[in-house]
Formats: sequence, C-alpha cells, structure tokens
Amino acid sequence: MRETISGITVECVQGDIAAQGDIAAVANAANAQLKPGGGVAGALHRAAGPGLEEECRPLAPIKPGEAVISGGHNLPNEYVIHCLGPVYGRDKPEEELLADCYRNALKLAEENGIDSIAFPALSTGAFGYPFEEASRIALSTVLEEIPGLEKVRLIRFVFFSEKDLNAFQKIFTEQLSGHS
Ligand code: AR6
Repeated sequence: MRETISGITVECVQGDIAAQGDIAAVANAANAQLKPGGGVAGALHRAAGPGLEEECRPLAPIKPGEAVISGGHNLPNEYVIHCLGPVYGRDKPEEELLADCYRNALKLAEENGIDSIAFPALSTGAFGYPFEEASRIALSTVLEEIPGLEKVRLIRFVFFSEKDLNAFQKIFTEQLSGHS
C-alpha cells in the first residue's frame, strides 16, 4: 500500500529491514547500548558487519525515545538511525516515548539531507508493545510530521509478517480517511 501525502510517499511492505536496498536510511529498533541483540538490531548488525557496533560504541547509551545516526557500513543503506523504543509497561509515558522515536528519527533524517527512510515496527518485538497500538502511534506521528519535512520524500514501513502488514494497512486506511 502506498499513498502520497503533501508530496511525500508513505508506503508499507512486507520484508526484511536489512534488505531495503533503495532506501538511504534504515531505522534500527535498538537497545540502549547500541549492541547487536536480536530481532531488527541483530539483523541490521549482522548485515552491516562489526564496523557498525564499533561506530556506535561512543554514541551509547541512549534513552527511550532518543535516536542517533551512524553510517550503514556493509548494509545497502548510507545510514542507520538507531531508535530506542519504550519497553511496554516499564518506560512511561510509552505513547509519547514511541512517538518521540519516530519524530527524532525524522529530525535526524532532515538534518542529514536524507530523502528516504525505512522503519520497522519499533518496540513491537522484544519490547512487547501491542502491534496495533504501536502502529497507530507510528502512523499518526509520521502523518503529523509530514508538513514540516523538506528533505525526506519517502517513508517506508517494513514488516516481517503478512499478518502485521495487513493489520498496519487497515490502520493506515482508517487514519487516511480521518485526515481528509
Ligand atoms: N525486518 C523487519 N522486521 C523485523 C525484523 C526484520 N529483519 N526482525 C524482527 N522484525 P524487535 P523491539 C519485527 O524485537 O521490540 C533487540 O534484541 C518484529 O517482528 O527487533 O524494539 C534489541 O537489541 C517486531 O514486530 O524490536 C533490543 O534489546 C519488530 O520488528 C530489543 O530487541 C520489532 O522487534 C528491541 O525491541
């Protein structure tokens, strides 16, 4: 599914966040120490090679809601934007912290002249955020930020499973009708 809103394309696809070859920056569902870990972070660090962990070491630790940028190393992307999502039920207020991740990632993208960014579903794996709640926040935050974007032209949400993609698409359709 793809929509163009105020000249900016927002799309969602099923796939692997570590295999988004046509995108300038990928967002990482990071841990505070910016170490490899599992899930998205594991996949990105594996594909990037050890240089990514090395570059990240002096940038850590980061706080929930924060984002930092690094190079992409052996990834097909120029940059990785590392976001620390809230742990559901622990880091509060979780809605605000999750929205901050998307806002801060887009801010870093703008500051670095990045025209395309891909996001995984931050916090919805090991950090336990219910998928639909997290998707509503991700989408509403991105839609709110769109009018202020000058460099970013493509925002892609990448989901591992078809089930997640379908759930996200349903929410996307609902939010678009709310926006028009
Ligand atoms: N591509 C796209 N989506 C993926 C991929 C992938 N390769 N792998 C997992 N997902 P998670 P979090 C989905 O756990 O909840 C790590 O160990 C997954 O199905 O990666 O923010 C870090 O080191 C889920 O919907 O991120 C941290 O400690 C979503 O991506 C912690 O987990 C996010 O899952 C971060 O937890």
